[in-house]
Amino acid sequence: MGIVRFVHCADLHLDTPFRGLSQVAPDIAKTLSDATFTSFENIIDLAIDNCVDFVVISGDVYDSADRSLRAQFGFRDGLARLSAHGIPSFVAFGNHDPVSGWSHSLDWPDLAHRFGAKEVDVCQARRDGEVIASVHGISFAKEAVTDDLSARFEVRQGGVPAIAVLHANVGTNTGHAPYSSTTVSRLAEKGFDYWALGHVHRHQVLRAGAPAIVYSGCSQSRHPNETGPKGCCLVTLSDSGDPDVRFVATDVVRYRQEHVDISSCETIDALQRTTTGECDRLAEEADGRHLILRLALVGRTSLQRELRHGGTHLELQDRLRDDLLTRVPWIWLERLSLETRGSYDIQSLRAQQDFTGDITREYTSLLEGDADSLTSLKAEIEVDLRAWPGYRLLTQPSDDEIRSLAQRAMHETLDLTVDED
Ligand SMILES: [Mn+2]
Repeated sequence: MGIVRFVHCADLHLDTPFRGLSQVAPDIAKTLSDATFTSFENIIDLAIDNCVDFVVISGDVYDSADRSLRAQFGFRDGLARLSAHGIPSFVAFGNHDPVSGWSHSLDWPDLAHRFGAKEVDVCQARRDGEVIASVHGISFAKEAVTDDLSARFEVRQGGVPAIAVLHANVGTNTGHAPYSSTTVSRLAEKGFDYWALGHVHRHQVLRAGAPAIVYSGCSQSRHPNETGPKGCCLVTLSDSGDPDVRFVATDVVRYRQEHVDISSCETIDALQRTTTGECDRLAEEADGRHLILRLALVGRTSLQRELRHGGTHLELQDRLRDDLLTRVPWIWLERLSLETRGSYDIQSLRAQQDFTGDITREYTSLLEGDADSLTSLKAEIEVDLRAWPGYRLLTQPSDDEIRSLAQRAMHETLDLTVDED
């Protein structure tokens, strides 16, 4: 075979509503509402700039089976740009956009092929009239496809690379709905050169070669749990070795969830400097993209009581949020959570002859492995739990689990009782 080069993308989720954001500042609402479209345009630009032979799209083009007109225009216009540059596109639909969903009556470009749901279509990709690859694909007929659609794929023509385009859950525990479930070994024995998969939103190379089995991941994160870079794959197939699969980030807004250790901060101002410093570092890593951050403050801190006082922590969140929003590109501090602990001198608390001293002695003797206090604590927990109707369904916690809960309880209690002044 000669060299064949194509773009593989999936899970564009055009016109997604961006769930999971508790509040969104008006300034960023428009960027968010355009983000899936802009990322798709970035993919089209990448394909055109690299003069690829074709583009494959492996399902969940649309976020909803009721395709919005805006989403359909955006998608059609992108494929039309490819077509105008002589680049064919091959599109399969997935569980979010099965062919049974609502569609508007648009004119689709000649070079855009949309796979049907009845059988695996086999298309020929050409360059200068010569067939350079066969591209096979099938779409979901309805949302919940429980058959293994990969079983229907077969290579019918030798001599050119064969590419399979499919929306499917490969393997177990992918964190995604078990639609069109299959396995790497079943895909591997089918004789294809490359499986272009959609469905799992994290980019993953499940197998590097003979065949390559790849999830491109989604092109733009759409909620805080989809963290890190998102984009598409630029793939080159050649005679020499495994396919070259290059991930290219095309996202516009990136999500991160990070911890900030504030144990060295002695004032609220220092805390603010440390936190914004960390945000600026994350912004640099995002390489010119907007950022949506969930930050958790961690570490032992002398500011614990202050942070727990009244609405301090939420006021701090608002202050940081307003400051970060002025950055270009903007940073949206979506959530600032408090996972800090007080910085206590446990030995001196133990020596105190008061309520705090009693509590500290109780907890520390348990944590230091006093078998009697562990046994009596377990007996007390047992009495309470037995009164609960779900008792017989419980798995008994291990001694280590009880100690770890006790440690947490000790710190939460001390946060409430110790006066650090
Ligand atoms: Mn998806």
